Amino acid sequence: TYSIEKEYFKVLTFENKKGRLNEIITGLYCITSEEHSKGRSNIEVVEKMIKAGVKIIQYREKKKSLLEKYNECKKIREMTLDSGVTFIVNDNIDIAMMVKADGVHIGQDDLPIEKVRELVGDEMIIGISTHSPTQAEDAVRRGADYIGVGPLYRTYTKEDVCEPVGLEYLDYVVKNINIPYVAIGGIKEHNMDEVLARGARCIAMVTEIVGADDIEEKISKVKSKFSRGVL
Ligand code: 3NM
Repeated sequence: TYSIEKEYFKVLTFENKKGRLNEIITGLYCITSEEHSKGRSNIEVVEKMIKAGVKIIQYREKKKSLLEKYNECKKIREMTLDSGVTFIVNDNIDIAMMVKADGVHIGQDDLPIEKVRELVGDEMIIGISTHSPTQAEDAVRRGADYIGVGPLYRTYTKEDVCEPVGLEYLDYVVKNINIPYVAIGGIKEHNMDEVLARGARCIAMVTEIVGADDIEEKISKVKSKFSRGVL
């Protein structure tokens, strides 16, 4: 249903994300993965994430066609706009642009950040996964808006299984990198205290959330740890 407040809210949430990146890249950063979602669709899972109050959601889907991904992202863009949630698309710069996502998240083997920036413009958030101090410094130099830092622990979610980089890499980033960062890789409710204690303000989780029996209950538990944490 149309309401002027809702339309105004959309304008407010859409504009100036870039000026508020420190606020946006905070707390629980949820990432989809339908194959780990226990029979639930990406859309169902995102619905639960939004209902539970998650503020940033990344669409990550390695198994579907471009058209299927586009259609899901279109739907998720509507859902996230309605609720004021930041929406990031993994890998697919084309889809991110077409659905007017807030951002795109790329990996080390994707197109150079400068080229992605040329395509998406200054308004869109660009995040990049990094696994070493050299990659972190490089991402900053090339104009990334935030970096992923991981995998901190063993993870079976990524196809190309990467050895954990260790918490020392997070320590390096906390100390030396002055753009927002999100800790990732094997982070769960039971080990997130350690990550928060080392100074991370934003933590990404895939399987811990999408694979939970009760997604909303899990999010609520994880969120309460943030507020009791080091912040
Ligand atoms: N990127 P889970 S680790 C998508 O280190 C992804 O860049 C990583 O999944 C990186 O929370 C990872 O289930 C998978 O361990 C994280």
